[in-house]
Amino acid sequence: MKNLNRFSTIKSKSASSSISSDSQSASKLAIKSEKSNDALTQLGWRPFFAQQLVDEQSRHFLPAKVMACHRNKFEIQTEAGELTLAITAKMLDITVGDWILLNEDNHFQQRLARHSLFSRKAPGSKVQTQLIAANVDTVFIVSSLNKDFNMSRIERYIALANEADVTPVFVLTKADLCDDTQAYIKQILSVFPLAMVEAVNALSQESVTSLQVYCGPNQTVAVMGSSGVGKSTLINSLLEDTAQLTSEIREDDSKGRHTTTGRSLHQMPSGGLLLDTPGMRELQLADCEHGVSETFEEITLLAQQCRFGDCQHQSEPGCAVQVAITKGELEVRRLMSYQKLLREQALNTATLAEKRAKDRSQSKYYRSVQDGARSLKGK
Ligand SMILES: Nc1nc2c(ncn2[C@@H]2O[C@H](COP(=O)(O)OP(=O)(O)OP(=O)(O)O)[C@@H](O)[C@H]2O)c(=O)[nH]1
Ligand SMILES: [Mg+2]
Ligand SMILES: [Zn+2]
Repeated sequence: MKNLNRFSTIKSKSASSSISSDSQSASKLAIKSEKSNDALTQLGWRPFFAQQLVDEQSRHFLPAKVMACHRNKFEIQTEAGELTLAITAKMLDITVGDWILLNEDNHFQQRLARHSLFSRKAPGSKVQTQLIAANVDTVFIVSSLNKDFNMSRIERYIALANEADVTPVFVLTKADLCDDTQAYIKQILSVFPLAMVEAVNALSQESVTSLQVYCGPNQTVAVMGSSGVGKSTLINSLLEDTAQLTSEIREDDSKGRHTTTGRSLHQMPSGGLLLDTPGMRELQLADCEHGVSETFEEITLLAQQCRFGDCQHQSEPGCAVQVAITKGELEVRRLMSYQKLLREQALNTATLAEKRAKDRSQSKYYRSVQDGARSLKGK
């Protein structure tokens, strides 16, 4: 890791704002600080973050982008270079893509608010929310154009993207092996009429140029989809093989399987950042009611017309959802997918809430025991 002298940049910033008698050196400094801003902009820095530096003190802190997340350290990037930061107790809610502020000793000060956040229920039997990535602009939902194509699986990813406030783009791979690409595109558009859909051969750099419009400077793109659909192939083509993907950090999960825990951002030749999210094979939704409702908007609209407010859309009289199914205006598959995701997220949300409440009452109990012991000592 390079640890460049960050103070040269900070000094140049304050020097360029003061009046200098040496106009030549002042203009040099101005150029330097412009370049530094460019470096931050490339990493996704924008007014939304700059506006959070409200007080005098935070304006002197150094913004840093979390580029990679490992088990006990972050790799971060500042306008001056790369650094490694050991994860401390104060940094447990930080994830890849976050912007943080460092003081003059490169110590963590605070995390800036995010414009988007991906999270899920941790895989396996762990009762925990897992942050996947922050400040992503676009997510490529990757599916292959073959018999593995599955709308219900796609809807799960769309719900996650909607909840995270990230724009989804449908990327259909293996177009080179498919005779009727249009049939799949039609299927997507029949459910999501305004969707952005791109069919590609992920093996071909030329074919994936259609995706570059989403990958420009200041943009961060994540890639998600089931195993074997071509995510790694697509990532390699988008990176034009210029960056070697970092080796994944693996650890055993409770089921004895291998789960990837490393996540990292890679700079694309087109200027944007690409998020590599291995270990996304098990995607359980939690705290995702809004995302699910948005994904199945036509059903939530129909449900408002059902006779009963708590209609389950099964065999209740006056059910507008069932009427739409009978008329052929709504697929039964869509309703089942909606109900499945809604149930799943409700169950996980309740389990997580219960765990949080338990943790809170436990720590309250420990505090009261500690307080009791202290007051006894004082006697
Ligand atoms: N012909 C063709 N083959 C592809 C395409 N995309 C991926 N493949 C092949 O499909 C296989 C799986 O691709 P990967 O990129 O490893 O899939 P992945 O989504 O990363 O899979 P996991 O890492 O298991 O999640 C590989 O053999 C690729 O060469 C494509 O667009 N066209
Ligand atoms: Mg892969
Ligand atoms: Zn109903």
